[in-house]
Amino acid sequence: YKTVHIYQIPIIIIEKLEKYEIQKGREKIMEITGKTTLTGLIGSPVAHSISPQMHNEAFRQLGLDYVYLAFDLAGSDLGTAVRGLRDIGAKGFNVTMPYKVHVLEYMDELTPAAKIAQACNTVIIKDGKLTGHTTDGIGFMSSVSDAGHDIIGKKMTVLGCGGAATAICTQAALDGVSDIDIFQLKLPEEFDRALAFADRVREHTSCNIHIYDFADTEQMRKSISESAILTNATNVGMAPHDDQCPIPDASMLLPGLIVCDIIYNPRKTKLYQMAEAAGCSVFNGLYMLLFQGAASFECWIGQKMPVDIIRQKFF
Ligand code: SKM
Repeated sequence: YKTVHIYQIPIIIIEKLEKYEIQKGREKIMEITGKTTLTGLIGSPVAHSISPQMHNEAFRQLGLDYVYLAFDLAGSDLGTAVRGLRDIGAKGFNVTMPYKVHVLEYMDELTPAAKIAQACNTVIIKDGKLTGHTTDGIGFMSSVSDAGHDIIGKKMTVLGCGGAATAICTQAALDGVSDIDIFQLKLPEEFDRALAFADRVREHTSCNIHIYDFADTEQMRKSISESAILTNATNVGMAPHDDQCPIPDASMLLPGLIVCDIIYNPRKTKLYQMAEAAGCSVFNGLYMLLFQGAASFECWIGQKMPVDIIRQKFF
């Protein structure tokens, strides 16, 4: 290695600054200052998340003095963390598993979507007040349009009625999807929760929504045949169980059907491959993640995320 003498240090710094300046000329550099505003993500785990890269790149592209950090709350008290973020002046934050439902009790207000879904992935902080919102469904609906489809006024079949499904169905119903058939395993608590969710959707939208037993494959076949889009919102097919498929056979998939498997690990699940082979138009949940982030960004910042740049860099 090369010995660096004390007198060389200023030269090294100047060289680094020169490089920085050259880079600065090419693209904007993000600098943390005394005025930098905090946004971020709470959940557990969070280390795998690409949200920090996504949002920080967007801030950098737009020259905004904001930063987005991920906080793993394992072993922490959720209420303390939420109040802490508010008290230190954060602009807002995303909430991921396993806190999307639990966080509701710390909100001062909920948006209509968060009220129907009874879940929140985006907290907006304004004048010390916390508003809980959900952008996961917006992300889904944007990814449908992004894939070149229009499902407004049409029917959708959804597999599963967990957190992802309720966010998707809420936004679909609010946006004007006319009918939604949801298939949920008949586990007592989960099924009752699904029925209560359907009641909330009916109360707040004009969508025709029905919950069916996942085991009722004849109804599933009928629902899919009447639908413009089939969405898998279960985790069946997700790695490491990527040999599994949420539907019993490919004969349920007719050419022309749109199929979205919100799983993106693997990029092409068994259902995805089956649908592709059947001549369906297929896409996964990767861009749902991009567009939910873009919607959260807009809630906090009031500007559009440069999604094309972010998509190119990280997706
Ligand atoms: O709802 C999103 C959340 O906003 C961010 C996220 C992530 O960074 O992994 C995942 C989803 O839960």
